Amino acid sequence: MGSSSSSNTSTVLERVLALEIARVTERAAVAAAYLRGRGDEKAADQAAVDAMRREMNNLAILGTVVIGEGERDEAPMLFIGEKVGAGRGGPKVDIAVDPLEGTTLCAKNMPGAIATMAVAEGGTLLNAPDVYMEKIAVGPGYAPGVVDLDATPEENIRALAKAKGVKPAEITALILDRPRHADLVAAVRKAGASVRFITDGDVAGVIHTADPETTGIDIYMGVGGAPEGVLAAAALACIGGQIQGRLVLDTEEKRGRAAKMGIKDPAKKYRMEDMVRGDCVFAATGVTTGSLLEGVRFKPGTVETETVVMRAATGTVRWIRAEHRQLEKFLL
Ligand code: VTB
Repeated sequence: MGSSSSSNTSTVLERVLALEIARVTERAAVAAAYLRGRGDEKAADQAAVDAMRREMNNLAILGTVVIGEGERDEAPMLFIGEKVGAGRGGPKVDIAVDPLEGTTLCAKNMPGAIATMAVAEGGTLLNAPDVYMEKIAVGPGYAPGVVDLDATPEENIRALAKAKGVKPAEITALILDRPRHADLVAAVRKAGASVRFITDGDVAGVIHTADPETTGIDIYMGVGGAPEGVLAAAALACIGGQIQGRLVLDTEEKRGRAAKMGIKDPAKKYRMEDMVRGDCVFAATGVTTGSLLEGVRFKPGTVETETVVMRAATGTVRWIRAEHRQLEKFLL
């Protein structure tokens, strides 16, 4: 990690963006939080997208969205390929965004919705279409390849338990609660491990593997969004751990979209280092309170946010609790 294509980029990632990026996810989180519990996923997502885009365009970067809200022909804001940032001689960077990760969680005012983004050196993030991705992730401290997307769930649980020095019964796997995971869940349980379900939000889910003593989660498994996979890889690149992903390109149409983004081998297994090939900064702000972050709190005269900012090159993790008093800036 941390090899920089230019010293200019590395200086900016280090010194400026760590704080600036927090401002961007804060704005998106507050905009979405204002619409928590209204049952309107689209409105909350749109508010987060608009706020994130507005704030990002103040950054002195020449950014290209590589993971965004959709593909160019649908022409949403923050589409893949959109140029963002104020430029001003700033560095070329790749941007991955999920302005509201867990739109359903926000619309239902349930735990764990976040606003998240990553900024990386130009040309270093995987350009993935908005399709599903098979994923497997574990936290730091294990030998490379301890688990593998191509091994069976039983083999992975047994290998992880062995490496951790515990029985499979002491391993907990986090899995999105979806009918498509019925076989996976059965196999994990058959291996003796425990399954914890989440309804949404697998970026935070993957991050949970980095601190099993606190979260109780040893491994993340299953099929979720590819954009969320790249964002999760960016986070793990900062805090350590392993993630592998494979795009689910099960139709000609999806393979065509992937090919347009430069994906030559539709069956490629991506390691973390293939998804995030250089230094990056990752940030997430809580929208609704979850086990990773506190949600936005609206108080008389103040708005409070909690954000985590991480950097790959140094492994520094900063927790930023902010009290905002200039409330006009949120344009609520
Ligand atoms: C996951 C999860 C997201 O989508 O990627 C999931 O991280 C996968 O898609 O928060 P399905 O809902 O189609 O199963 C979300 O739940 C929502 O974007």
